[in-house]
Amino acid sequence: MERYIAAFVLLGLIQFSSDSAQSREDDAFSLGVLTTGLQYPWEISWGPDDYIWVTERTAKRVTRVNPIDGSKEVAVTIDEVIQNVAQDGLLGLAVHPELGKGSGADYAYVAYTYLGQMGLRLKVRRFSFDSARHTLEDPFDIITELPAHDDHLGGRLAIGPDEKLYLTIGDQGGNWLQNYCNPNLAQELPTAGEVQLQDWGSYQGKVLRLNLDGSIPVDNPSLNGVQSHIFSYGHRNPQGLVFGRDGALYASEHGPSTDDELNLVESGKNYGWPQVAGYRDGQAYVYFNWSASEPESCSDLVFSTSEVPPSVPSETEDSWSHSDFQPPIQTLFTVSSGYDFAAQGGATIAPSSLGVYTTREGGIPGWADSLLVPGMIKGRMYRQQLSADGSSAVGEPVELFRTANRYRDIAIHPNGRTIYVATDNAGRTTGVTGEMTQVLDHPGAIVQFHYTGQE
Ligand SMILES: [Ca+2]
Ligand SMILES: [Ca+2]
Repeated sequence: MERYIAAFVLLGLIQFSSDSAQSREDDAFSLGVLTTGLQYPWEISWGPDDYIWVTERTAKRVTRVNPIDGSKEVAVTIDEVIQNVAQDGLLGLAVHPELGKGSGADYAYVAYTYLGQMGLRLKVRRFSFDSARHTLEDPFDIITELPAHDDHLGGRLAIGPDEKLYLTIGDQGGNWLQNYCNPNLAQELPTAGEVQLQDWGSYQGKVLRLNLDGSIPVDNPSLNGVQSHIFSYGHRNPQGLVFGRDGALYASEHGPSTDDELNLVESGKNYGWPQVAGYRDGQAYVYFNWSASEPESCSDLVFSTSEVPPSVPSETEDSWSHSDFQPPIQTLFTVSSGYDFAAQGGATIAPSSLGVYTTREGGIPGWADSLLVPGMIKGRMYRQQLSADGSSAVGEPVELFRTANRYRDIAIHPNGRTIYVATDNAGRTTGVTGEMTQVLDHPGAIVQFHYTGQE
C-alpha cells in the first residue's frame, strides 16, 4: 500500500480548516485533490479493478480514475441520457464485484434519466466491461419506464451480497415546491394488475430490489398481498444506499426542513414519509397534502412552507400509525416545534449519499463500524458510529472535513486510510466559517482525506 501514500505526497497537500472540539478528529487527516475537471460527479465507487469508477451526471459518461495519479479514462458516454435540471442525468452506478475476476460477470450497472414513452423516465442499463479496451460495451436495459421527474429522483444503485440490485427512487417532490399540486405516492403500493402490466407508477418513494436481469426476486416482500420490485417504502428522497457488514443495508434520505434520516433498510418496512419525518415525535413537522385541497383547487393556491391555507388537509405525526413503520436509526437533525426556521435556517445537511466504514486491521482506530454521510448544503462529512451489531446508532454524529464544497459521494480505499469525496461543480454550501457561499474550494473534483495518525 506504500505506493498510494507516495502518490499522495506527489499530488501535494492542501490545508483545510478545522476548529472546535467537535472537529478534533480532523487533526489526523490531510486533504489532497486526486483529480479535477469532472462534470458533476454523482457516484464514485472503488472498483474491483482498483480504479475509482465515476458517473458524471451532466457529461453523461462513466469515467475511471486511477487512484495513483488521478488520470482519467472515459469508459462510455451515453447519448440517450436526458439532463436538463439539477437532479437528472447519469446517476447511480454499481460495479459487479466479480468484474475482471474471470467469472464472466464483467458488469457495470447504471441508472439514468431518458425520454420514455410518456416523458422523462428512469432506467437501469447493464454494460459489459472490455478489459482490453477499458470501455463499457453491449448495453442491455434491465428495467425501463421507472418514475422520474424534476425533483427528488433518488437514483442510487447498489449490489448486495445476495447478488441483487438495489435502487432508490425519490417521491418526485409531490406536495412540495414546484410540484405542490402533485400527490405524494410514497405510501402507495402497486396492485397485482399494475405489476402484471409492468406499470411502475407507484415506485415513487421506494427502495427497489431487482434480480440482475431486472426481474422481480421471488423472495421480495409481499405488500398488501402483492409482490413487486418494492423492498421498502415511505421514503422521501433517498440518495445514499450502502451495504455494511453482514449484509445490513443502510440508506440516507433528505428531510424537508429537518430530519434528514439514516435508515436501516429492511424488507417490507414502511419508513413513514410523507406522514412522518424522522421519528414519530410530533415535532416541527405536519404533513400538508396540498394536492387534495378543497374546495379551493390546489392550482389556485400559492405554495408556502410557512403559510398553509385552511383548504389544505393536514395530518400530524401522532395521528398516523402503521404496523410496519420503522423509524430512522439517526436524524440530522431533529428540532423541537418551537424552532424558528426563518431565523435559524433549515436543520438539514442535504445528505447526498452514504458510505460505511468497516476497516479494522490497519484502519482508523475506533471508526469500525461507522456510517459516513456527505453533506451538500453543509460542506462537511458526518461520521455516525454504529452499534456492534450494526442495528443502531451510538452517540451523535461527529462533524468532519469542513471545507467550502458540496460533497456528493464517498468512496473508501480498501486499506481504510483514504476517504475520497466527489464534489459538485456549482451551488450553495456552508463554508468553513459557517457562512453561506457559492464560491467552492474544489468544484467538480475528487478530494481525498488521508489519515496520517496512528493505526
Ligand atoms: Ca422516515
Ligand atoms: Ca418527526
